[in-house]
Amino acid sequence: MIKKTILITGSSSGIGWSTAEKLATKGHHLILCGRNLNKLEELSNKLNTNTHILTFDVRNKEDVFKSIASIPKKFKDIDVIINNAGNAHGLALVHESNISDWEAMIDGNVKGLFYVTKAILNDMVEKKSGQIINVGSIAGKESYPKGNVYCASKAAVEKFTEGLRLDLNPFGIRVGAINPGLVETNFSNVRFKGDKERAKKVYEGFTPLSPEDVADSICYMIDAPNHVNVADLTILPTDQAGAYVLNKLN
Ligand code: 8X3
Repeated sequence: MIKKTILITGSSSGIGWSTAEKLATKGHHLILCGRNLNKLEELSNKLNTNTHILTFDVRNKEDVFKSIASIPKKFKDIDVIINNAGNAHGLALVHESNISDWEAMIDGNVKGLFYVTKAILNDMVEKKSGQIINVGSIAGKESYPKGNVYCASKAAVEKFTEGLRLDLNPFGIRVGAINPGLVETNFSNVRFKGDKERAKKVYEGFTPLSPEDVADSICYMIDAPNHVNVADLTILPTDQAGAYVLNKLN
């Protein structure tokens, strides 16, 4: 198997962490990006492959470009970007929701993803190869009540993915999105600002996806032969039929 250099944002927890673990077992070299240096070091120490740690917040444009420019030569030739960083902040009717929550989601899920992509893209265009995998959500295809700005941010990811695919098509760069349904991670804990009880309830009464389930699908997108671009992969728990249609016991 060809060893690739793969950059993962949001790798200090959840889907990003699991994806790093799985890719490491295949011997890929990893650039682990996130805000929490301790967690990134903990992950890096676990992995039996070459890793480089980059600590930055995707919302900080200067930091994104500076951090990516600082990547040492050994890791510079990036084959795959996994744009995974992103969060939900709040779940409220649009007129009752908080503008600072909106900004956090637009800045991170949308603008941050754009910045990271832009900071790496020229090199991929120049060498006429590469792959970009954007972590979207079923919420980008279908809004759910009180999800308003979060869903809009994931719809932006879907449209940006399409745009990238169109623009990068002449350069042989594969572009795709993975759109998970409910995945049990720290996601709801962040959304509900540390209210663990409320967060736990989101995943009760059915079997949600695990971060490992999503990581497996990301590996599938990467492992597909070079002439195959998995452009759009929606992955739901079997108990989930749509963004807010759930076969739940309670
Ligand atoms: C819900 C998807 O992204 O809100 O079906 O967890 S997400």
